[in-house]
Amino acid sequence: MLRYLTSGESHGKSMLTIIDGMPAGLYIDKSIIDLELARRMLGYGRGKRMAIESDKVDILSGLRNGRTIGSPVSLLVRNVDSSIDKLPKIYEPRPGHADLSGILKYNLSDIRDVLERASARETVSRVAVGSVCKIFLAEFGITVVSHVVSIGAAVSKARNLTFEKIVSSSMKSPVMCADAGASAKMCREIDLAAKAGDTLGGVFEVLIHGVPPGLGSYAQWDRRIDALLARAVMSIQAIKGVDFGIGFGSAALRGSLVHDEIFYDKKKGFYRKSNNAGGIEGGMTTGEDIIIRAAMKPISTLRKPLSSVDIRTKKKIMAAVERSDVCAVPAAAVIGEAVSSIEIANSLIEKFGGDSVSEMRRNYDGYMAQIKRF
Ligand code: EPS
Repeated sequence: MLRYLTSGESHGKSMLTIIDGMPAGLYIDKSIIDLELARRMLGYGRGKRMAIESDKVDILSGLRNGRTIGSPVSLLVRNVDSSIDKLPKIYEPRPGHADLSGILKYNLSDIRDVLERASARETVSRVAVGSVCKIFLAEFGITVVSHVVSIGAAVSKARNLTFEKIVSSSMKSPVMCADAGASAKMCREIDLAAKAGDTLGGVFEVLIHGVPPGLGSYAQWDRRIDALLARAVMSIQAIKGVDFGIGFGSAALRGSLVHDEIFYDKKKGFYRKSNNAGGIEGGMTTGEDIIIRAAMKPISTLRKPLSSVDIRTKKKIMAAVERSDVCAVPAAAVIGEAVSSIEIANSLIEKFGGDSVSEMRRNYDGYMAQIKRF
């Protein structure tokens, strides 16, 4: 089983992560992790913090000559802004943030104690773990990409995209959107929100290609792959909804328009001509691309703040204003890729026995041959 824990405060010394259960024999190229960390920092609408940091990983344990040896892998990313002990106290909870529930729950008197850990800076760790998992998934021909579908009222019209198209066009867009017209509109929306002292959310899509059929299981509720992926994506800061394939859209349609008909070809085996299910049926992968969509709420730190209550005086006051992003949907898409990669990696390890990559490869090849013979 693959497990991991993240630790670190937004302005503490560093973000530290331990991954347990990574199979032995995986070559980990540190530059791939750094590339993913850099992708997380991009996106039109990010705040000044991203100009301060240049996130780079230090692999502290778990490798010999670049290869995993079955022991825990620890990853360290240092914060340049590590001023945590000098930062001023905060008493004005921001609506939408963890501030108020956090101080009540932990019996704290300074909101900074809450926001330091609740901050989306924690996702540095998850992207680091996710990029190790991406390297692992590549061994089995699995690729994970994402693109931004909407920001505020600006919606991408790009449909039925190939993986290559998503990667190439979203790389050119400052908001990781595959529709150039919508991309320009999204940037305008962000400019307008910034000018008004406001923030914006949006929707992103993660696509996973090359997944074998049968990951996850219908046999027990907590083994369903859609449930595992939804939990992982939902746990990203500010995510408010997750669906698969046509998701919520399927509720308004008749079954005949929703379910993906089954075909067989001697060469291809079983296949579908549509993928409304988003690659998952009965809590298991079908072998088609997995399509996950997630909705992100607007960031809760507003330059023009909302009303709040001073936690000392209980009198009305405006919410705290911290340095923050106007929009972080493109970053959330990269984080969505990371957490999805972790879940798929874990399911792969569960199905194919996870002590070494070579053992897994034998089991994987045997299973794929079995499906071919079926
Ligand atoms: C973030 C770091 C933070 C914020 C943002 C994401 O840095 P700072 O608080 O120093 O500006 O930019 O965090 C939040 C949106 C949040 O709600 O805390 C990062 O590294 O992604």
